[in-house]
Amino acid sequence: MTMEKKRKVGENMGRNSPGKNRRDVISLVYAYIIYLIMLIMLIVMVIAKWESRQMDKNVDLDEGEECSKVVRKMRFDCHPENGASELSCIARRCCWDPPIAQHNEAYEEIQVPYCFYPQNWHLYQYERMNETSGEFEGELKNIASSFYKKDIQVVGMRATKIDRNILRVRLENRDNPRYEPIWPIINTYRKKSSNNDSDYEFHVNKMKPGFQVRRKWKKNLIFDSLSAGGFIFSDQFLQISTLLPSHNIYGLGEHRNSLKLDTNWQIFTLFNKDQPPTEHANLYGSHPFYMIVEESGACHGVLFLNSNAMDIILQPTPGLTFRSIGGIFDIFFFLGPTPHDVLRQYSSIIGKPFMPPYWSLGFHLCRLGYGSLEKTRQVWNRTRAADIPFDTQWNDLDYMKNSNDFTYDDDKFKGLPEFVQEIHGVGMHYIPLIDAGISASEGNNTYPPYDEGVHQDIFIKDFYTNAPFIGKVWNRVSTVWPDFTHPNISQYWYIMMNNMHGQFEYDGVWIDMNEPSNFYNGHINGCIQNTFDNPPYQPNVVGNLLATKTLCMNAKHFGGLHYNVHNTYCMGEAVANYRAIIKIRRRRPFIVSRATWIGQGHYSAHWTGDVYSSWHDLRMSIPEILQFSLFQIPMVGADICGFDGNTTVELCNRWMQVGAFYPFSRNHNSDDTIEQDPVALGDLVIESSKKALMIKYRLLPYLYTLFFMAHSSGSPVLNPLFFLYWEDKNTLDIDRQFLWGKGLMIVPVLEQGKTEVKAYLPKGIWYNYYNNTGIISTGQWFVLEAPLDTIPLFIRDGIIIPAQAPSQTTAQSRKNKFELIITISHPSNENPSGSLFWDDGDSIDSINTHNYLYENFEVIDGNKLINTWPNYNPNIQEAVILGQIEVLGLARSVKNVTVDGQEIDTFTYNESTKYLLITNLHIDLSRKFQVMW
Ligand code: MIG
Repeated sequence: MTMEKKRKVGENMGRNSPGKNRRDVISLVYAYIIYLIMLIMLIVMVIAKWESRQMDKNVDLDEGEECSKVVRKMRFDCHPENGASELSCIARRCCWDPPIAQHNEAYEEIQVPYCFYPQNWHLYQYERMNETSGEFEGELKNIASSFYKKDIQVVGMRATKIDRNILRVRLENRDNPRYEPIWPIINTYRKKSSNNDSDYEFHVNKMKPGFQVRRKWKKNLIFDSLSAGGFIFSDQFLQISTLLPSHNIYGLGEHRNSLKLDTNWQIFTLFNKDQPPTEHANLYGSHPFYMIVEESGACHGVLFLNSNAMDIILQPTPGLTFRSIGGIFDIFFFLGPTPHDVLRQYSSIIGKPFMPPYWSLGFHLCRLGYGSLEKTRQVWNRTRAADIPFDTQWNDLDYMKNSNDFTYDDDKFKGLPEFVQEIHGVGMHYIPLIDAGISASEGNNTYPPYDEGVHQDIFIKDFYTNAPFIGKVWNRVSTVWPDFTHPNISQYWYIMMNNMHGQFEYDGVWIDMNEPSNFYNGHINGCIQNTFDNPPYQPNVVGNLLATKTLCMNAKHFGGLHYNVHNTYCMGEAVANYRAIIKIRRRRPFIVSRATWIGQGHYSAHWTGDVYSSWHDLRMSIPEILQFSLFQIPMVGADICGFDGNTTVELCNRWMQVGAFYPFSRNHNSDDTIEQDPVALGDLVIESSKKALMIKYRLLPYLYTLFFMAHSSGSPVLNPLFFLYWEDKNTLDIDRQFLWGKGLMIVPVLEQGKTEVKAYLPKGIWYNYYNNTGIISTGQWFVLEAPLDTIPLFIRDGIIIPAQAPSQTTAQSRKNKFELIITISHPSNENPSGSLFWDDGDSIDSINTHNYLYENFEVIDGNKLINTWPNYNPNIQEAVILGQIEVLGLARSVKNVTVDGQEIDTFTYNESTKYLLITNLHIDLSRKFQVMW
């Protein structure tokens, strides 16, 4: 066979070149090939040279000099793809300076670039520019091609003042509109009144593209892309780099890392992914927003509103690069100057967090694989029997019939509707899981969610066939996905959710797998090669392909290709659920979503996904949660005691303690692990859970008031220390402790075998929650005792915290009398103050219809407590009665106490602990009152 073939080849060749032997022919062919290769190389080099000449003409580039001027940390990567060579680098008109040693560590992972932009490198030139009273409008023409093809020829650049401290800068395609995300719904109100006044200056330079934003105060640079390589704006590659005013940068989630980000050549990839929290990986959500504490002490925030997969690179310059593969540049600057100012300004653009129902602030219990109603009921019962505060029972997907949405297993979960009624009967709530995908193989007319979806044409479509895009998740055979950009989706989703509510009256919705996640990489056999699944540049996503564990990038939504829409999929689902729940329950929606997008806090809460039952994961849960304070998703928690892997008594003990102070406190567990509800783990965990959760329940009026403030102004619920004490540089790195509002400091134990914990207490007095004694700090570290059953807690000086005696459910605790915890400020130049928001805790419109109580409390002259603006709508039937007041840190001995002038005798004062306790009060908080001591 082989011989024959060879002979045939030989014969053919022989025929073409008569008179020569076989070997001659072969070497001739080789020579010819080599010649061709050399010719091609020559052509490439000539083109490269020609292109760089073109560039020279425009910018007068002296290559050697322009390159040597760029010091190492000023290098911005000109060749982010693998396989840079001198040839490919020079073809981009960039500087080439490869590492000397082959295995130089500094060049591993993301490296100091050795193909980098020379000074003055740019692809655009101004055609026109217009500056009018602090705003800017201009046009830039493409003058040289980027490596990435299809450069946008005419770029429109516009800087618009939205408010005196909010600036928006857009770069778009002048000739054709490009994709822009439909969420969040951006609030572009413009304050007409505020004339020319603004806190910033916007600068451009006629000679180079790009721009600078400066804070007027001290002229500090906030953003400077002029000194960092201009920008690239091609069809599938958008890049802009900037110098940063400091290394103190936070945000850019969802990621697992220290709260303050590392600027030493780090890459942060944003592309929603079903990826258990791990360092250096893109996780479930995307939030291209960061906050910086400048060296001057002022703070600012930046939003890069772009929904395509992207890499954000931090380098020690300090500098940052946004590198996306679609859309436009739409950048918002929030000038602060305090961290809370930045967050409030951010919320005014992307939307403020939803107001959670009161019950959702209580304790939640869940696991995958209870496997039956009986088991669910057993855990529900034993938790209540142990007197652990507890509000909401959950079921994971095992409650479903064949893992299909909107069904329940009437065998293993027979009696679920009655069980839910029973839960309601004791004032508790029930939440089931809903997966994003819908089963596509249930047979004709047996599964309405599929049939209706096909009928209404609301599933995401395959690019080639226009039929629903098919993958597989939990359903037995195959899965399709609702298109949440479709105009009919709200109605479809409402009908499905309503049918389910007709079966069992769930109270909230847990939306999972909404990155969206898929067990296949695209279809069962992948994705057909196309420019969206195989873009010229692929961000550094986990997995080989963008489609890894999700849909093909060319799948079609009503609102655009999956390539563009992917990161916002979860937002659409949250919106559809939010609307559906309002219609179905006529109560405040409570939706918990795994994937998140910019502004999603307006509709949903978030949990941090599949964390592992390990001390490391416990410890990392703090920065994971705190980053969502930046993203305006305050209702957040991690799976208490860990999801995957077996927990231990000690780990779960410490996790229940800190988990009680997550805003969203849910113990949740995987199906192949030991039981970890508190009772399953024995006395220590039961006692600790009770102790910590009783404190949470006691302080819920405070937490609820903080949520009202977040909902109405965008101020955070959880504060990392630097949000309040950013001028104290010690706080900038702290992410093992946090505060509720500014009043309660939580110092969890996050390490095995420890009964002590180090804590930083900012300058001032901090009162130990458990014994009322004050610690004076000059801004220093302390080693605190933390016995196994105790989580250290401190109350800040000069504050008034509203509380309420705890009970086993919030339905009960809401009926108890209120309490005030007051810390008398030292030095006494500031009056202690606080506030209370109160309503029925569950109605949709209590805030709009003013069916609530809101008031401020203040202590004047160190001995007179008053309330101001009690604003109470008498439609509320619940009494709001103050029963107890505690005053901590009160040095002056107390002889008598009066309420509205009437002397009372139900008080004690302890001189050694400086503690006053007034009990048996019956003060109506809806009216003005005065208490003196
Ligand atoms: O493929 O519903 O993060 O909380 O228990 C895993 C089963 C699907 C992932 C969620 C987890 C949930 C699990 N889900």
